[in-house]
Amino acid sequence: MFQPFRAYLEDELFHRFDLRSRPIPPGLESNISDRGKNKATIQSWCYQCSQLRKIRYTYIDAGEMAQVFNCVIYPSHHYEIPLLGIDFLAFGQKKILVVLDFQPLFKTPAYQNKYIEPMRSIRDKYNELAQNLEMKFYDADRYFSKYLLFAKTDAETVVKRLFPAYQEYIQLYWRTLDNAEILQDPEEIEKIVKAQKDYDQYSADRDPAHGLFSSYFGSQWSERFLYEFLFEDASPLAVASTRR
Ligand code: BLA
Repeated sequence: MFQPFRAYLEDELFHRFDLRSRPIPPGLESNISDRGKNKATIQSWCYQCSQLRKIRYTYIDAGEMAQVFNCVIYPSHHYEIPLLGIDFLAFGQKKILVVLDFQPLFKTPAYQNKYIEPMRSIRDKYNELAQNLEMKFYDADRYFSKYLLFAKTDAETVVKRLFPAYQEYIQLYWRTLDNAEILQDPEEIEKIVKAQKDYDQYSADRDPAHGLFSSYFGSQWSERFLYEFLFEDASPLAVASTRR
């Protein structure tokens, strides 16, 4: 269901940036589950370039049971711009959840005006994809913007509405990056390092996907995938293995 989204992103990345592979820890690049009816494959890709220090995306294909496309782009620490976050999930044709956002590092009005307000005109065109759903795992006020796309939707809307919205957000993200100031002040850079690291910790601690990964690939593999690849700058919680 989301393969065209992955292909679009990949094409954009390869044409716009001088990408180098960024290593994925051994054993985490892909996996195949054959647990009875839970047949699933997971595959991940990771790149870097001078402007973007970590570009990672993952596709889970469990046929009709589940299709997931998840991506985070972390800009270089010289840019204060938001992270690009994508989480598209389809569990059969019935349950489709899509989230797309420029994930802000800071909450000041100046930051908001500079990096989030430009999303507004796109967001307003795609009202049906911005449903103000309640968040159960995350705090909507941390690392999410007020113009995120967040919707429970159907396959037709994914093709007809989400795909064009996705392209517009990605194009805006490239413009944001093109226009971003390259920061040189070590103190400013240090603030960005910390904010991106906090994002990893926050996200790893709350990630709602652990159960999904565990059901297919086991909890040990899932824990490694979460802390060694997806959110590698996070430290595992002491209670991680017992928390769920
Ligand atoms: C929700 N994301 C979810 C859920 C799952 C995932 C299983 C719960 C769906 C449900 O309600 O049943 C899946 N999360 C993943 C996967 C990965 C992951 C597969 O990290 C990694 C491969 N999540 C993100 C990013 C964003 C994001 C980058 O990883 C930002 C756009 C958002 N996911 C997001 C939000 C929800 C969600 C806002 C709803 C959670 C809530 O209700 O609090």
